[in-house]
Amino acid sequence: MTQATAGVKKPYLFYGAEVSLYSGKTRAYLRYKNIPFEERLSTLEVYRRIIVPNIGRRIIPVVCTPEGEYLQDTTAIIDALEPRFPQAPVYPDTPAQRLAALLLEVFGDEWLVMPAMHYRWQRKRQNLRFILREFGGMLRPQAPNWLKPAIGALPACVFGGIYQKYFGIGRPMHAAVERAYEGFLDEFNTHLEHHPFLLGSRPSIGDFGFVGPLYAHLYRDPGPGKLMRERAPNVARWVERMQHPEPLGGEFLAGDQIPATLLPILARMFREQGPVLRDTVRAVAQWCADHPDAEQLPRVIGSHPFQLEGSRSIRTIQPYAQWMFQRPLQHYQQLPAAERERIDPWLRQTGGLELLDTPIGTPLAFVGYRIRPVRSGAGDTAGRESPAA
Ligand SMILES: N[C@@H](CCC(=O)N[C@@H](CS)C(=O)NCC(=O)O)C(=O)O
Repeated sequence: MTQATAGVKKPYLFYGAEVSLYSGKTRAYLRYKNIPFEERLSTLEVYRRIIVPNIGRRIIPVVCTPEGEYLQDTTAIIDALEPRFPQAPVYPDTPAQRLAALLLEVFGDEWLVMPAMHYRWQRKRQNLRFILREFGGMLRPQAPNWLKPAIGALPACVFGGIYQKYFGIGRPMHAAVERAYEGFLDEFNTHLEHHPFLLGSRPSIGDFGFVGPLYAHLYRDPGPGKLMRERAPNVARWVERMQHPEPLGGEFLAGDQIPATLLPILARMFREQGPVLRDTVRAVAQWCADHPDAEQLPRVIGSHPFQLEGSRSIRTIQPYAQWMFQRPLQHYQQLPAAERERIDPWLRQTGGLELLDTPIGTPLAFVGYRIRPVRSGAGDTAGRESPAA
């Protein structure tokens, strides 16, 4: 009997869909950790009967534990499951690798989502028919095939309609998004010539962050899927490995090593996403000072300028991104000076040293499926380290 089956009678229920970005992250994790689970499609009925009553909004993925506890948010799901399934932790326990893994999760979750949305909705000729059918099949799997595209049209309008403004990647930014993504693909493809995953032969939390955008949209949608397979075949093979992993297999590189081939990807993150993250931390502190009684933050608290590949635009400020960014920040800032001295050279080399010293004005916690401010004296759960610490 494996650790995953010992003592667990009922399986975990995983509500999600192949077409959904964050479902791909959770599914890959559940499979790698050999967690007994059943996948349930997030149909209209499931949203109405299960997701909205338990989570309070229409969002996937959702995991229901055998004890009947509902978990939402991929990072919260993983953090809840790691202590229950401690074999082959996805959080490295050495300082530098742990930092890199936490940073790259933020890059995957909160930055690669941009090319994912862009290529899904801007390659309509190759993708649209497929996507409409997929959305329709998710919401009403019993509907006849000819009707599915019509059923999928409404969510397609919602998702395909709002993201350009949300991320600030309308038409003037299209070329920049594509240049940045192609550059990333080349860098990751080169890395994968040397290592099966980001930090060795075991996937880390960073790999799970990457596989969300890189599976459902950028591998599986026909247009970007072709681009990935042709331009970055190692990345396509890595997606396949992530989706069908050897459960609990592999090791992180010995000696807390950060492979040299990861440095260009970290440099890209610090260059592109770093200023947005830093400004989000500033804006969150300001918003909380202006709303001293607020118990939770809205999804968006205004907008701010950003740059990508030399092009400028305006995107929404998303407090959730601060919550994700706090994880590597707090890990780094709590390290003993001697450890930081060991890590600082590669941070300096990749342009991330200053970013990692960002003070967190108002820490945020993720409680009750909502992002909430942790005001001084309120008992800090935001500083909670990931469970594999
Ligand atoms: N940060 C969340 C993001 C989840 C998310 O955005 N899910 C998408 C589908 S991939 C969704 O349901 N979006 C609807 C919404 O956000 O209102 C997580 O990690 O679970």
